[in-house]
Amino acid sequence: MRIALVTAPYDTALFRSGENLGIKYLAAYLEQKGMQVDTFEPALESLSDAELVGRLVSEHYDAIGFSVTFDSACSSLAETAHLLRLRGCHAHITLGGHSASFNARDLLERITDIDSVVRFEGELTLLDLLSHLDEPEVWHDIAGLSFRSDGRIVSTPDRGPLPDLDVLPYPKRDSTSRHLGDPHFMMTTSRGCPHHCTFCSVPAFNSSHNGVAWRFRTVPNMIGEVEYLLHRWDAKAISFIDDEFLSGKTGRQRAAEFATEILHRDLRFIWSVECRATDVERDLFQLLHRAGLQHVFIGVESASPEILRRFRKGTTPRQNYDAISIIRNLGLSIAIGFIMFDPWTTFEQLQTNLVFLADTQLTTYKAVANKVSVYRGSELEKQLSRNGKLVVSGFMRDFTFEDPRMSLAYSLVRTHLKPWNAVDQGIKRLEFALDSIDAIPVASIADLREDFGYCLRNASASLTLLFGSIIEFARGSPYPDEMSRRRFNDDVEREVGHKKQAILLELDGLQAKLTQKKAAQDQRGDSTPQ
Ligand code: B12
Ligand code: SF4
Repeated sequence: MRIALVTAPYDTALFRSGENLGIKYLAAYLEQKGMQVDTFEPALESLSDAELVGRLVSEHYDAIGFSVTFDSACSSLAETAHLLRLRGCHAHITLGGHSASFNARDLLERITDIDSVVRFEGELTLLDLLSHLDEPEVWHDIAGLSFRSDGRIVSTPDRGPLPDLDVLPYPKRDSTSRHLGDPHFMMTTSRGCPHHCTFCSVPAFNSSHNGVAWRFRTVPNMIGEVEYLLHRWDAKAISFIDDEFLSGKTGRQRAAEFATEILHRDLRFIWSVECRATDVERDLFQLLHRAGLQHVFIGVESASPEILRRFRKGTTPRQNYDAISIIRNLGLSIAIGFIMFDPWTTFEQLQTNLVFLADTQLTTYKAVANKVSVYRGSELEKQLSRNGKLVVSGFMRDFTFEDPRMSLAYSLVRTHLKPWNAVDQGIKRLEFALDSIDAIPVASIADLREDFGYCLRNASASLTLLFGSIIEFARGSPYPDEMSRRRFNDDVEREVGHKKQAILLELDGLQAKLTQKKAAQDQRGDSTPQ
């Protein structure tokens, strides 16, 4: 049996793209069971819709599975599936992934060209389906599947979780795995999260697994994949994309064992993790840092205690401050998840957030312009639906603000500060380049690090002022007259352009110095730490 697993095309102009480990896990699993699987990542392979369809049609697959991870990919999927059918494709078309799981019924109702949807964790259900592709009567007994039968949509009961993640083969890697810039890979070592943040759909995705909230791979199994990536793929950096890498005491213990094993085996690579503020302990992170941890992403979300409570985040502003300072003091780089706007945000809360971002020097476009997304399956979706604030458009969900002035604030922030994205990106690139040098030391870069720190603080302070002026304008003028609005727009636009240009120039200068240092080092052929 020949199968194609495809990441459903999505708009990469709006978001950064990345390898889809979902289909890579499924491919490895099905191949272990004797099937032949090709994977397609249109965004990473620069495949247009027409090229993708052409390749899928000409290969005459028995089944094609689309991975629909994001709600934003649902609508474009209809076109791709229709194009396939128009070109005479008779393969069984199935869907799976985060968004497909929550939208199974809607997808089957609206896209008649697809045949089934595999809900939630995919390995066992997909194998069952493919093993009985020509026996639709058996589909009723396959747990976790949705399909059409006699003009109705049938959803069989959810399937229980895979109790032991170590039984899965490592994801099937290919050239698209190196998308993050040469040898930088993604890896995942657990599934699920035991927390219940209202805006997140991860808990609901996993609640279907009989209440097993966080399942994790053992340290030997993790080390096995790390060694495979280092030796077979020459990996130099690995991003661990687990929703919660450290989950509770067990997770922290596992992380410590993992780091100890890395040190014991002398495995050289830099890595990053995603976690919560409450996971950050100085001793543990010191150990992880010694083992190569270089970057930490923390889901901070807000600096307002009321908002953190509303989100059921289970953290306090103090814990967020402490976690950031521990990470910074260890010399690790940091990124935060931050939600500036939610349906009930007040101007006082925006101010509290702004003070926090300014204090921690973490004001970025992503932080100040982020409005909470409403995901299917999240508690937030239910709350909005209950109080009439949910706005549904196709497969996407949105909300109306309680305070109408907040709509103005949000739209001004998006319009005027969007160009600042270029600064965020420039900073990220340089930060990664500097972090990589730490692991593969090529030169002394203390002076560059210092200049970079200055540049970062300058960028954060400039954006803080710009954001502050926008929210003040929106707060004071529920209905600003055309004239004052135009004047304000012109002033902010000029100011943003000016400050952005100055920081980009600084970043370019630092990048050039770094390149020079690297070249000089390469010439000497010396790779010992200085
Ligand atoms: C890594 C990751 C990314 C990566 C790579 C994404 C990718 N191509 O898969 C990057 C960094 C690019 C990314 C970007 C974004 N992401 Co993201 N990301 C994740 C994350 C943390 C892990 C995904 C993963 O690899 N999991 C591990 C694999 C093994 O699990 P899996 O993907 O669920 O796959 C299993 C099943 O779903 C199923 N399955 C999957 N595909 C298929 C296909 C078939 C045919 C079948 C049968 C089964 C099946 O079987 C797999 C094995 O069991 C998830 C959170 C999560 N836990 O899923 C968020 C998540 C998917 N991201 C999310 C979002 C919103 C985004 C962004 C929009 C964020 C942003 N604001 O910038 C962007 C942009 C996306 C876009 N372009 O539109 C949301 C999606 C929610 C939604 N309903 O839309 C999630 C769920 C996080 C969340 N809270 O709620 N993301
Ligand atoms: S936001 Fe993070 S901590 Fe909260 S439920 Fe989602 S994955 Fe868990």
